[in-house]
Amino acid sequence: MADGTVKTWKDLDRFVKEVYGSPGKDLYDRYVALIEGFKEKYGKAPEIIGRSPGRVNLIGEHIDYEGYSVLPMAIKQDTIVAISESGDDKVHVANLRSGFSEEDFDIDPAALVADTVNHSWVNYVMAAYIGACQYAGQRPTRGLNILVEGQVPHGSGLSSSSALVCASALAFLAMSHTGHLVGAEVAQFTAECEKFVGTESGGMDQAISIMGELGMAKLVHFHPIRTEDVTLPDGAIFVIANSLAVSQKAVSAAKQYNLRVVECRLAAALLGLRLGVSKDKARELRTLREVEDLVREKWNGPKGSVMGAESEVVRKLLDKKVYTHGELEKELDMELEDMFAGNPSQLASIKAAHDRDVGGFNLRDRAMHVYSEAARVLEFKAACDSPTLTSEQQLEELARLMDDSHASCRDLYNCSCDELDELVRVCKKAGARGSRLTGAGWGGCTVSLVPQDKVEQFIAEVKREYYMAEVNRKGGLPKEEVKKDGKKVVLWEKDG
Ligand code: NG1
Ligand code: MG
Repeated sequence: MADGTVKTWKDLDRFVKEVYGSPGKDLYDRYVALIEGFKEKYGKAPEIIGRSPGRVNLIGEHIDYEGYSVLPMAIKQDTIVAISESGDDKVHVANLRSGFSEEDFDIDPAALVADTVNHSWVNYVMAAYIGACQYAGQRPTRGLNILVEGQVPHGSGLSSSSALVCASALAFLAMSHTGHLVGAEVAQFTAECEKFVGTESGGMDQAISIMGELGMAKLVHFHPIRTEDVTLPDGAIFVIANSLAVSQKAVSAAKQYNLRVVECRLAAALLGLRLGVSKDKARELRTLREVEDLVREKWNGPKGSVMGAESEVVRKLLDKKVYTHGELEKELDMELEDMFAGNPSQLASIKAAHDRDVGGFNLRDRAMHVYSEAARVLEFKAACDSPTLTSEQQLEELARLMDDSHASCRDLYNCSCDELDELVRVCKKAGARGSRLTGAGWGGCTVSLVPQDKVEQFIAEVKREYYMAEVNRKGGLPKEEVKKDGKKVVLWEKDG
């Protein structure tokens, strides 16, 4: 959370260099465009600009909301939010890019509700506003003018949503003179407040967006949020490639993302029951991480930890792959609609599954994924830290873990899609040692570990094999850009 007072264009130049680690005329120009756009729209310069980046998750998918540590890094692509006081009592929100609605909302945070059916991008700004008012313990007495500029491609699994929430929250806090900000606290409240938009997310994206550092991956722990630095081995270049399939997470939450959160909660309840806790207690279990503690206390079957791909416990206790709505209600001795009544987003997922008559919940595979993925994250960190492995051996281990992670996301968690699987295949063929989907999945990006000396060749081949094939299929040419983030990330995105 770098901060600085910018009074002149020269200050701005220095600030941009400091934040992004490399002089970039395009970056400087972007701030100028935001300031000029703001003046044009609202008649005066902004008082504050909040900034927060997107992220790429190297490993640890769909386990943050289960309480397990993840290993992301921030990317250079970010969202910047310019703000100043307005003359009235509304918060006015606009976007510098075209194609975004312009909206107002009330300055009383208690009056705000998110329309999660007709989802709007302004919900994220609203979420940050509510969170920041709560954190600051006050709300503004005057209205605000806001202009946003975001570079993180939408629905790409690079967390454009959290970049917007975090940048907005920082801008609001600065406007309310909240004083010294503690990164972990801001990460915590932004993770909570983003749920306002209707996704039951964990805290990974907000944590790395707020607490990420240039040139450094982080192991992010939860409850409470804290991070450990991860130094990646020499020769590790992570290349992000966009599958161009847009993952509309907030829109399809009930059938995809939130449904997974629900399935994990049901798996935890069932595992709890079968470990001998009471029905009341089992229904109160929220995460698979809580079950891990129960296993330590109560499991007296064959040895072998709950973690890892060979989770003896899950295999033995969840003897069937799929459990139907009715079976679960019988075992838990409660209607699922009642069990989830306290959480509208989760309840919507239960209802959507019921309405669609999906036949049941694949609890064993979901739990297998979570425990094995949690173990892979720790192995990834251990390989990075290993004093005995050569860099070559480290890279080999990271690549294996990334490949296993993708297979688990695809086969056990069912959060991949044809485009992502095809892109992973192309990336591997083009020389990636390991490749996997990153972020929630169902579209969005892959991240590949590519040997340093093969990056150019890799990009050329992926362009030919994936993007040209896409162009032929879709009949248009995506605008491509290649950008370097510090030493480690090359982002390849389709603009807009
Ligand atoms: P995306 O959809 O990639 O921004 C989401 C969640 C994360 C995490 C990943 C899956 C939000 C804001 N982020 O990321 O917390 O659960 O999916 O690992 O919902
Ligand atoms: Mg997101």
